[in-house]
Amino acid sequence: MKRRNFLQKAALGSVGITALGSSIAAKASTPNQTKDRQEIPPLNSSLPVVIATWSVEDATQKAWQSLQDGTTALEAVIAGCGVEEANAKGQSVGIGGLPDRDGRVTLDACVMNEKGDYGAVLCMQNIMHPIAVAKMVMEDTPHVIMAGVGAEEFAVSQGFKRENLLTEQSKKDWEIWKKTSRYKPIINIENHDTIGMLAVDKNGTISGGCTTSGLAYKMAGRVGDSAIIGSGLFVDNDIGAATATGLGEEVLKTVGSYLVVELMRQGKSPQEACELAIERIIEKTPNFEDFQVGYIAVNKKGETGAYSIHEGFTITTYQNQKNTISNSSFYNKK
Ligand code: SD4
Repeated sequence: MKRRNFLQKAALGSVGITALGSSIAAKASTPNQTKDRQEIPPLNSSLPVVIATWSVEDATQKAWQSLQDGTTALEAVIAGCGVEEANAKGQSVGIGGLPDRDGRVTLDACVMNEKGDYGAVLCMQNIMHPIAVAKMVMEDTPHVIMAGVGAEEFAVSQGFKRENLLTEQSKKDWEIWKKTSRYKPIINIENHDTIGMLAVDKNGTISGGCTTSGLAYKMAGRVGDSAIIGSGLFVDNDIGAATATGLGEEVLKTVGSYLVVELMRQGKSPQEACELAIERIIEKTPNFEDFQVGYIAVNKKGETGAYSIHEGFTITTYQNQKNTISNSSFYNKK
């Protein structure tokens, strides 16, 4: 199933969840029928582990292989996310990303390592691998965020090639969209496929990355959560890590990934923490029916969790030598 079609009424199921105190948990524990996908193994605590938003087996495979080859968790994440950034068919990351409403493909990405170091690029054009540039911002500049033309020039100075990221298909889709130009600052449920990836190596060292072209047909200059520390991504090597996909505005307002990690710090499992962070959005946002947000999380032991507002969020987990696509459980059972 294509990621972009994730809210189609396919027979997606819910994750098995152990008893939780929240009302969300009560809803989430009603099992749905799952035909062709496995459910997330509830508390699998084996290391190493790579977990990513959406059905991105090639990306998690690459990250896993990278860990097997002895790279750091951060390098594994960059290699894994790079697979999707280079995939011209994926329309929300790297080359092929859907443009803003003026036809420009603008990319946001960030990384965090086990030391709590962070680097990000915002609204950068013409560079296929923003996640790798984000790492360089982190390691090779005195700054943590670079944006726009400055980020692009920095990337070129580091040896990245400028290239046109607007593929024929994405251009065609944009031209069709232009006929109506209906722009709503809420996420169209089919508009998100941001790749957030978390890796924990065999020693429990944690890193993460998040890369996106953001909302399709967004206003020029719009930046979402994906590259913002604490929102689209947060890593605390003592605790765990979380990353987000969905309507960035809502993730930003609740500082979602930081919230998930802080909940794990307070003793919640990754699954409970993702559920409570989604609950926070639902409590604060009466129109939650109109948009999607999904979180994934991992803790230092390699236990994972995932939760979204609506049906259709998938995650890929490479653990115990196996690459598995699963359905996230979700709040809105309707
Ligand atoms: C954003 N969170 O820019 C991103 C969108 C997304 O898949 O998740 N796209 O708001």
